Amino acid sequence: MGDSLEFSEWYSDILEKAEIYDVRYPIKGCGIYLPYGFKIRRYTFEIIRNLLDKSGHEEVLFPLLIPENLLAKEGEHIKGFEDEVYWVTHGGKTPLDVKLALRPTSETAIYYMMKLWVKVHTDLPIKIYQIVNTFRYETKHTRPLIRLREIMTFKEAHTAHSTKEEAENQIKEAISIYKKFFDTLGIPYLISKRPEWDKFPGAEYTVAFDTIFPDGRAMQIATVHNLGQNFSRTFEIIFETPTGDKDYAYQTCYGISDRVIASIIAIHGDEKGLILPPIVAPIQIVIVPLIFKGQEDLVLNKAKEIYERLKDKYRVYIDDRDIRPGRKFNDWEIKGVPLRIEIGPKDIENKKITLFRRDTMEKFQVDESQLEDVIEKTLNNIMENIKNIAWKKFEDFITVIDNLDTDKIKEILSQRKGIILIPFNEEIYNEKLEEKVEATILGETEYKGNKYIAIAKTY
Ligand code: PR8
Repeated sequence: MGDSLEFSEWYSDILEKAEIYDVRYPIKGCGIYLPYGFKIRRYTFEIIRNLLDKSGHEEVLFPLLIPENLLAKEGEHIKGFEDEVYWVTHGGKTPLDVKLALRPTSETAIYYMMKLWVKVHTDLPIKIYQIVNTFRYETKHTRPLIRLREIMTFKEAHTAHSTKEEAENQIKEAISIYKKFFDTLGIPYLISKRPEWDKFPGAEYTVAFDTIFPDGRAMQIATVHNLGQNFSRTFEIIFETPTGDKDYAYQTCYGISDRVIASIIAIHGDEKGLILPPIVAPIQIVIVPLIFKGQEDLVLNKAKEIYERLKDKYRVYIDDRDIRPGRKFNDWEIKGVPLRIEIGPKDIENKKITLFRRDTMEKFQVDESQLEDVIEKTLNNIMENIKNIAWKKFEDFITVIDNLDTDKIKEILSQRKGIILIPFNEEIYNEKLEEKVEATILGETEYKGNKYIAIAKTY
């Protein structure tokens, strides 16, 4: 999967064969989550939901449509998005008085309402989020789940605070939430502060999480923005301070998307197919009865008995299709089911159970009485193992060089790619650097205690 073309083919193939996402919808940049993919999506976003809920965020739901005058209110913001907005201009045959945008993101919709909700400092902080679809008319090459025109799963959080310090702390909290989220999924990341010329339109600064795909290109998987008082001034989100003065709210926002699903697939998968982190696997354990003529009942009954023992704790499925076991094995390996239980007459006789783990492709036997214990340990071990492998690959993709050697940078980026780190230096840190190295400046980052400029070829 090393080069881009190979990876691209592998990725398209896996979306189809593992029945995750169908790309054949007749609109560019739009596709369909199939049942298996939808379940991966659901379990994945359940993790972020829990993390946000536990840290005092509340889920809300805003309209998809934003009137033109609202969207255009904040100058920088609209400049950043004007080429990407889809417009609704008619209701039936009647032209609308005010054009309506399909939200590319929801700052303007949400901050219009925040003005109505915020009067005094005790109304703050507000910490809300929604998981919705957003629309961006992307002009770069679209890719399934990576660069969508309908971003089907956009988790956006928006906060408002009464002091600058509190907003700063919120940025830290958001970063720590995303760290936990990606750690839970075993997705490695580098955190960097995006350069001025690449920050979110309307933000004071942007902090981003980038991972590296198997073809060596960097992928932005999350962003955290400190909006300062830019939007609150425009939208007049004003509150009375404890001393009776008036001030504008200090705001932050942060988001992730379907790219997280793309990352789970790309980062952990191998040439045989998906390898799913157990926590998001729609089926965590598949039971395959090895049916021999005359012993069907014995094997199937045992399969059901094992299913009953496990079903309250795990997502278990018995594959009793009338096809060869080899084909079943293959199907579940493509679909990345973490653990397989094989049940045959010999094992039943010996009170043994055969287990197979997808990550290492190892088969081993356990005593029937120890099944629950071994399963729990093995699933934990699978998670640890795939996370370690992912971080090892990620680290292998990072090259630290001690000065701005453009030839060397270009050479590395044209061959194995990955992220290159050069010591931070204010003088060279500007937009021209991108032209010099013919790549993207991800931003300033700390790596093993030192400050660097991170450079990469990106998606
Ligand atoms: C915000 N406002 O909007 P952001 N397809 C798939 N994923 C995408 C795409 C796309 N076309 N474009 C962006 N993303 C802020 C924060 C509310 C929430 C993903 O920020 O424009 C990227 O991973 O940076 C990006 O980091 C994230 O959505 C948030 O988008």
